[in-house]
Amino acid sequence: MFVDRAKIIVKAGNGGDGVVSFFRDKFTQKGGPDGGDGGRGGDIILVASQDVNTLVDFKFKKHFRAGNGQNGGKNHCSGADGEDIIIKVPCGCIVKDPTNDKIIVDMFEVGQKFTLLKGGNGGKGNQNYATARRQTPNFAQKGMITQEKEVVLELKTIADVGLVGFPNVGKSTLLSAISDAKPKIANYHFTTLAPNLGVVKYYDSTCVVADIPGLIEGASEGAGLGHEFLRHIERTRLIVHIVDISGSEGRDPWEDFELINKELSNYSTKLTERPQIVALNKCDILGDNREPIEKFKAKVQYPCVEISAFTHKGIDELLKIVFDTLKTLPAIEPEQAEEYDFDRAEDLSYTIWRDDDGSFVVEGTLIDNIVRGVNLNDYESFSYFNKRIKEEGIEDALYAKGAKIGDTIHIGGVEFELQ
Ligand SMILES: Nc1nc2c(ncn2[C@@H]2O[C@H](COP(=O)(O)OP(=O)(O)OP(=O)(O)O)[C@@H](O)[C@H]2O)c(=O)[nH]1
Ligand SMILES: [Mg+2]
Repeated sequence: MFVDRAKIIVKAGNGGDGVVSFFRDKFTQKGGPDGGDGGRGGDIILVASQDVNTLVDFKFKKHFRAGNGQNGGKNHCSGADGEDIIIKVPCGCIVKDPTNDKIIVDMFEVGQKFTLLKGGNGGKGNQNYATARRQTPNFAQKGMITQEKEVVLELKTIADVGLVGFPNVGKSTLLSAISDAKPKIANYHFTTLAPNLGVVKYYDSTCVVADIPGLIEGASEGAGLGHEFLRHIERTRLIVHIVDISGSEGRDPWEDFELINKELSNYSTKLTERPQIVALNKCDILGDNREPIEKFKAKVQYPCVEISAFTHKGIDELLKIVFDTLKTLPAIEPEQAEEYDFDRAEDLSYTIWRDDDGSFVVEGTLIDNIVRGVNLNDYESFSYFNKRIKEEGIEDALYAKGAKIGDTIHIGGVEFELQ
């Protein structure tokens, strides 16, 4: 089973809570505050790895949760940080936010690392809140609670060369002849069900070649293995179009060639502009009969090489043209992620709405995080809360929404009058 699209659910670890505690021992009745800080929650980290080349693992394991930070302790003890989770994805895996289809990151290069979600900060223990005027701070900050999120992983193969053509024309046979890859080869259609990658060496150069599953008429509308696989041609620099010039299956090689080109252009005009080299395969079957080759060559507008993937005839000439052409082509660029901070996008949001009874309700992840940080029964803690509401511009936003002094406000389960 080839899987090139998957949805996973990820959650960074919560921050541990800070602690309220006061130093005590035989000689000290009323010591200073010594409540330690909570530990940081673990991150969710993506790594592009060569060890994986499909997203099939994510069909079975969809949930990834990093460890929570531990709460602080007495005696200034900080809680331990939560454990990070590292998720290995194949190179060429594009990560998207399903809520708006924005690209979060393109995991393009081997070894590329990306922190998808940051663990929540640990809360501060009361050791942090002692001041000259406030010597017994009776409150501590709670750890930050992180949100669970969904992301879509989409694999878009990255290769220098894409082998394209009808089923059974010998794409996989060619890949096995020129690289160390060992794709399945058989005399029936759709033997190849997933792109195979092979590294091809030519003197001191190398390139990556992708054997794409066979295309048929209507592929751009989803026929056969459909556009799922056309997608994998998009990130190649050069197309090697393989034609069965022997017509061993009774089709006309030129019609095959035109039909595949039509499917490529129906899928995307970008593919029409992609340079092509045509490999006329299965020449061995033709023997001395050169007629089909000459007929084809008279019409074709691309460089054309006669080969037999079976006997290896013409392979060296094909590789020479491929490597010479690649030298003239620009490198493949990663897909541009927009300026988009997936992790923060939600954490700093809040909305204000008016309830039926005329009171104002303020809700959102920002509010949750502020409220968690304070002990609302404690006067000093409540003033700190008020300060944050002002600093974050929530008070101004309330006035902008028409709230007046004396109106009832609900923020994170707390009810108070606007003053
Ligand atoms: N005589 C001859 N047979 C070949 C040649 N190349 C491939 N074949 C045969 O053609 C059949 C199909 O080869 P594959 O390499 O599996 O074809 P494919 O294009 O990868 O096919 P799909 O994966 O189904 O799209 C196999 O039986 C091969 O042995 C060739 O140059 N000469
Ligand atoms: Mg094949």
